[in-house]
Amino acid sequence: MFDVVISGTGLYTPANSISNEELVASFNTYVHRYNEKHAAAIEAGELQPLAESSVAFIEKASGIKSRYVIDKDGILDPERMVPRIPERSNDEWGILCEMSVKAAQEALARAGRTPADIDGVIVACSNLQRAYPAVAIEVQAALGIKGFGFDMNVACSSATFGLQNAVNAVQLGQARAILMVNPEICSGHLNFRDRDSHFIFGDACTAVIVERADQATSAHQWQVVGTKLLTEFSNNIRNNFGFLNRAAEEQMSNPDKLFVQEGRKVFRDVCPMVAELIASHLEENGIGVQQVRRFWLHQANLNMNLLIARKLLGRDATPEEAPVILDTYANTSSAGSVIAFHKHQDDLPAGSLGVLSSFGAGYSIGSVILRKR
Ligand code: CO8
Repeated sequence: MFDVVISGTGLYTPANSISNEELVASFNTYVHRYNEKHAAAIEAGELQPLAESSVAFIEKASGIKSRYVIDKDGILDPERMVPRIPERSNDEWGILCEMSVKAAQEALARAGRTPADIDGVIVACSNLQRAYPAVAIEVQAALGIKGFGFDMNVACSSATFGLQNAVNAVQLGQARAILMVNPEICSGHLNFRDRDSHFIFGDACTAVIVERADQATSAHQWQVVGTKLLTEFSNNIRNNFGFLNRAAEEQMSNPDKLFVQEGRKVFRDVCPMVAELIASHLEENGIGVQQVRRFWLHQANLNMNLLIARKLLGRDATPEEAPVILDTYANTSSAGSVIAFHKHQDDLPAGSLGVLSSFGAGYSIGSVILRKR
């Protein structure tokens, strides 16, 4: 068994950002037009009027102030409210591949590695573009990486589950190094006409290089102390989009073919599960919670992260202990905790301990304990 390090991380951030003000203005225009169009039915009590969204609510309930997206115009057009991402020919690199390559190039550079040093690619994300061939194999081809590639989806927890797979492969000597990427175009599967969730997600891509500790030369090394995963079935976050939709075509465009959730239930169920998983993982590794310098938590909701940190520490975490990126990125599904890690790691001295943790649909939870080398 080889010791394993994370030797580099990378991030691709789309050029366009949408503020809460812009998103709510578009949503409220849609609401006014809908209510005007159906005024007679609403007046007759046959239809409920739609309610406006609110910037103040969004910020208070989630901590989100803006989000990056691949296409801004399509989302903000009240007649469309769906990003416009033109289909590409099979001879062009796909958009998930393109994002992955950009994030991977930064991760490779930080790790001091080239594609020739990598033996496998894992694309781990919630929002895969197609059934096959695997996006990971396309990324392999685009970067010129030999070996193997595969895709996996564990919703928001895809990155920690992907990391465990990468760590296992390197530990066992099946690969010298693995590139794990998380290309998320969450806006493609978000219902921008749903007041309860239209503000939640954004787009981004992260990349992580995992390699043998004895071969790593990077200036940014984090030893993987341990990984721990947990899943427990729940319907509270669900998306019924899939290969069998066309076999029940009458329901193909129902709202359940996009992201839907019972946000309150998720909040209540998941926070204690995350705190328990991280606490037990640290205990199994003989590490006291107070020894942990930083928690790079999944970036879904600020209040969730505050509560999880409070449950773990018995007090409020400082922004240095539990950094926040969801204010400008919103929830980028699997990319969120890795964005926090990527942006908030260089200030810590050698020997520092940190926990990278994800949580989301499934339910699925992951914890990765890291020690700076
Ligand atoms: N504007 C104004 N008012 C609103 C709005 C709005 N936009 N939305 C809801 N309200 C109202 C409600 O109608 C309600 O009114 P009333 O009290 O009269 O009934 C009131 O505000 C309170 O509503 P909620 O109880 O729903 O509000 P919460 O305080 O619970 O906040 C949240 C809602 C922000 C959704 C919160 O519950 C939350 O963040 N929960 C956790 C969610 C979470 O982490 N989910 C994980 C999802 S990620 C995942 O794993 C899936 C990945 C797949 C990616 C797919 C990409 C698309």
